[in-house]
Amino acid sequence: KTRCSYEQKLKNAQHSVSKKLLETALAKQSNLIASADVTTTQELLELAEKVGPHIIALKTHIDIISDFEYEKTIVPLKALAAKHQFLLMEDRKFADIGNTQELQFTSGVFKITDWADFVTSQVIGGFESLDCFNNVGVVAIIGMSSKGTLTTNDYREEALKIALSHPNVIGGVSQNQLPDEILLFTPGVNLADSGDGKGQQYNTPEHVFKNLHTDFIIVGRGIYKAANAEEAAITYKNEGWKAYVNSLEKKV
Ligand code: UP6
Repeated sequence: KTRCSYEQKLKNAQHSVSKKLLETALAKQSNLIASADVTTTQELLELAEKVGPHIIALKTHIDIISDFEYEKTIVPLKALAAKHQFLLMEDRKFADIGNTQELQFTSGVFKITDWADFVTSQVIGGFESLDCFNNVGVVAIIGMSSKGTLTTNDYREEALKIALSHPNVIGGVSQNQLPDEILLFTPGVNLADSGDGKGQQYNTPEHVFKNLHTDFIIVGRGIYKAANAEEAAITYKNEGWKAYVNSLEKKV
């Protein structure tokens, strides 16, 4: 089966965040999401400034920032997102009952609801646990990239049913193909390494576009640990786009 193009997905997109992501991908000729797994505000903002022009979204784990302050961290980050035209993806991986997720999403120091364009969430809490995310897009965790993950075939099948039926869900994180109706986000992408010695398992951009028909690649250490983060982002952007174009032609 041939993969679905970004143009086709855009035509069928229902959610404003899906549309924005696909429009940005086409405009920038990029399917790259940089994972900013850095621990200070300065590193986060410097990385966003460098890689911003080349990515469609910056993925954060905002709770690893040691000196987080809404005014000093989020306000400038939002300005960089507007300047370089990328979205903010908070990789919170919510995993609780709806009421608790709602509190984690809206309260505390991070106030994710105020700035994230989309968030990741486990679907282990069931369909209604995702209701609170109705002002953002949700990327459901369907399958994980790490060795020994419990996201077995059966789990993924049930998780996918929730993802496909919930109006807040725009896509899934997975290491397997997903139906054309939702966007596929694939982490565990690295051109140099096959693992990190802590359970992470890596594939190349070529592999994930050809075999998984992924839509967007998520790259962390391949970019922010590189000697030149901007050059690395350009490399992953170009490799990702080339792999996407090739995957349009090849039948799997
Ligand atoms: N991530 C995975 N695998 C998953 C889900 N999420 O690696 O199944 C996230 C990690 C990290 C990023 O939390 O932020 O994607 C991958 O980073 P890396 O490229 O440095 O391994």
